[in-house]
Amino acid sequence: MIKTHACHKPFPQDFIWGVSSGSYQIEGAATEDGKGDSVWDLFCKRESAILSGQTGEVACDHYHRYQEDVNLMREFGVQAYRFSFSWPRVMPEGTGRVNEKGMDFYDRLVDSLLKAGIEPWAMLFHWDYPQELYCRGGWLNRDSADWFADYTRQMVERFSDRIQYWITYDEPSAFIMCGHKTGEHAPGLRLSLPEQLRVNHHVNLAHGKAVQAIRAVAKKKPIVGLSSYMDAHYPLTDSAEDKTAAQAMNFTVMSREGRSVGWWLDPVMLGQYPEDGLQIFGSDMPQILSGDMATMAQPLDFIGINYYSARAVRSGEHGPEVVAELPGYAMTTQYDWAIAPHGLYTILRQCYERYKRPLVITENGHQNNDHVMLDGKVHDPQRIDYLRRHLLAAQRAMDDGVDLRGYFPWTFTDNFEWAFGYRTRVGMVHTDYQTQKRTPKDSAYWYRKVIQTNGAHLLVDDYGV
Ligand code: IFM
Repeated sequence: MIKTHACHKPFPQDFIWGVSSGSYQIEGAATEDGKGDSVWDLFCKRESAILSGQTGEVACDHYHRYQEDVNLMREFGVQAYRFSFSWPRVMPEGTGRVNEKGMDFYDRLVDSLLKAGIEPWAMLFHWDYPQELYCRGGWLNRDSADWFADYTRQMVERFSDRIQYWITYDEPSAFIMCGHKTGEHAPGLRLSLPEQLRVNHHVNLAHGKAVQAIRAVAKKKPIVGLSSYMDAHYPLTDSAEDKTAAQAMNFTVMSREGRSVGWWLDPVMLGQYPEDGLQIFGSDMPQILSGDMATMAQPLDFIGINYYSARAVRSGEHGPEVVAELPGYAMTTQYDWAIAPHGLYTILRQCYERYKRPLVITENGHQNNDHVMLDGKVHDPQRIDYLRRHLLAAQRAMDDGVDLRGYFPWTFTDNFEWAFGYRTRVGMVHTDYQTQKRTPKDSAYWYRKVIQTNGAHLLVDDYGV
């Protein structure tokens, strides 16, 4: 039995219990109602790009079934929903012309969320980049920052009478490194280091310009943040040396191949690229024009932490050492990601100390191979345990003074998990992709109790029926 820290302070009364999703992963309707292509629509057609040649063409058919999904969220007590707009659905060419039918879909979704008492948290970009803009150079083109800001302005003008929470993008580390370095994700590029860094710079600028646009045109006072993936490390022991080593791994660029949490966040939070990264990348860095750093570092209301896993680090003879190999018996998810709640605790503390902004966990979830069992239910005790351990770790960070405002597990319905297709299931609601039947898993019932008790249920050993 794990130590549940019964002495935890309760979650604050206004703590937000949400769920999160991404447009391409659930919507489907890839060619419907005037939607333009995204880079993912084309990437999925490449041979061997996606496991079993699957695509997001239909996904969870959320475009048509959003009302059923919202009803389920309400039934399970969800208070807030982080979803993303599909940029090519609302602006098929990425700039200029607006597709009214696409906008209408989000009108319906937002209205239905509000009617259900669920606060919409709108993300502007979750990787489904308009193909037309990719053909104009995509993120390699410095104009991409203005394209993103223009699109943002359109969305904020249209929806900010009802939406207050805005998130610019999801995990630049993922869409830059997997999409533009290793080629495992759309648009499938393997760029040189200088090009990767140029893409990175433009994405940072795009974020800053989008925040300016949100603040300039929002009707309701906006609450603005971003969602960043935590490639996190935690100290192997409680020794001061190991703690320093973990801190160094999290915030130092160690090689030309790697990055760090600090590399992604410092420019947009502190207005500077970390010195260690600048040293390592040297003349491969793009030209930084006067004003760029100030543009990207717009004050934010919160940082969204996307956390899944972490590696242990110890202090070694020549500096921090990652404890590389997981013993065969270590706890892992189906992606073979180590289950490491202490990593969440560590990164929440370190990010809060470094950036001094409120934090929200905007993703955290467990990949598994769940199925509907003979009793007609989906029993997923591993997921419950994963979520429970991470929430307890988050609560511990709050006890230590971290200003954590909310928790949005990834994800509500099982969905299209990018290169893994539909094989891996991360939702609290099972999706039958043949019939589109939704079956809430035990974890959904468990999460409802957590929400209803504002976290007190975390202290109960309840792994479902
Ligand atoms: O599915 C992704 C999501 O789109 C971004 N964060 C990680 C998830 C992995 O399950």
